[in-house]
Amino acid sequence: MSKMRFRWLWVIIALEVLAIAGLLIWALAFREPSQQSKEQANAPSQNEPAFNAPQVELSQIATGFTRPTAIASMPMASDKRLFVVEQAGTIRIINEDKSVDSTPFLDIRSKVLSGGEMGLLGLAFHPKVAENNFFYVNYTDRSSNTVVARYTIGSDGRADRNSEKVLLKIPQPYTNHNGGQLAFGPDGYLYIGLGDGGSAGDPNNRAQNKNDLLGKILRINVDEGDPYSIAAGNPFASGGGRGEIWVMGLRNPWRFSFDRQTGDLFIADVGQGEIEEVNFQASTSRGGENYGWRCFEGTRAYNTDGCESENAYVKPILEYDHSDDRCSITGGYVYRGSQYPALIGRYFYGDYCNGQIFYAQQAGGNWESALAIATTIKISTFGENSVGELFVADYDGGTIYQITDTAN
Ligand SMILES: [Ca+2]
Repeated sequence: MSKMRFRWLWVIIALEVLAIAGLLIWALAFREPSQQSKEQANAPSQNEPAFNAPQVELSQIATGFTRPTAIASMPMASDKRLFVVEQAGTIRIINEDKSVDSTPFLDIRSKVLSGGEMGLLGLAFHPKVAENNFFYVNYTDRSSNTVVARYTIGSDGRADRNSEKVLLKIPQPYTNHNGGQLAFGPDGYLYIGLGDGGSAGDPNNRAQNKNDLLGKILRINVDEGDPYSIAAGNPFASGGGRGEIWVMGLRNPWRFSFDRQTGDLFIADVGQGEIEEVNFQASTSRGGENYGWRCFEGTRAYNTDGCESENAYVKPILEYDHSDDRCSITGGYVYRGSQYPALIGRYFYGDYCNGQIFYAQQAGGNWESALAIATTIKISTFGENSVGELFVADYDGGTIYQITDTAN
């Protein structure tokens, strides 16, 4: 074929393409919208489903527990059991059908000093528990130390009570502010919440002391070292303070949690006498944040003796005062379940004393919080099951409830 015929072929193809494009533009610009597309225009977009305002209610799951302090679950989505920690030193299982096993999963009452803010306070399963059978507890021992220990699940599916391996034993100068939360982060490291040691006003200024583990959240690697190693990249991993420290300046971070979707960290810090607060750490953080206590209680100066300028401290995203008989914040979780779509993305937390449960959302860069439900329970802890449904414990009534939304 000659070059000339090739050129003509290309010209014809180009003209046809132009004609088709022109027809399409005309059709899109001048056609009457069809009935279907009119309906689509009026309907809410699929990315922003319209829900009724949530009607948050508590639905009883199981009762008969004695002073529940924590609720934990397995990392495997297929295992929807709840593990309820009782302060005196037992862990009991609620099965998916809501039945409660009569035999405890763990019983270490003989090791635990319980009462006030002491006792068995925290539980976290290893992310690979299905392979290694490891889980971790935080308790007050008979000499008032905080102990973080590993246990192994035996062949009968219950904890082997003789398998204890102590990771940390931290003397507590006073009986209160023991922290207690344990959680594995998205990085696979174990995070450990420790209060400032107690009394009032942090008399030994421990939360601001980089060489003291109290008043901090620690981050350790339980998969290397004996009994653990410092997590790579910790702020003082190569000096300047204790290598275990992840963040500091906390009074009593009784409950903290990771958003299971984003990896963001929410730290609820119990206040001294006036202000309860929630601190936020984005998943991109490299640690080292100083959340201010005892220089600041919430956003208010508390005792600035020896403190740096105000901008050295990270302010909370949320705070509330002690009106309406509020007294002590119990941090919860960002809802990431599937049963209640109108609750997705909301951070739940509550007050131990007056039973109010709040939920918070980020709106236009600010955090906005609202009352979700006013209850009469003593909110000691929230918990998630393995697929992100939320639960809450009544410390006095010994009951575990699921958080539900009856409006959607
Ligand atoms: Ca603070």
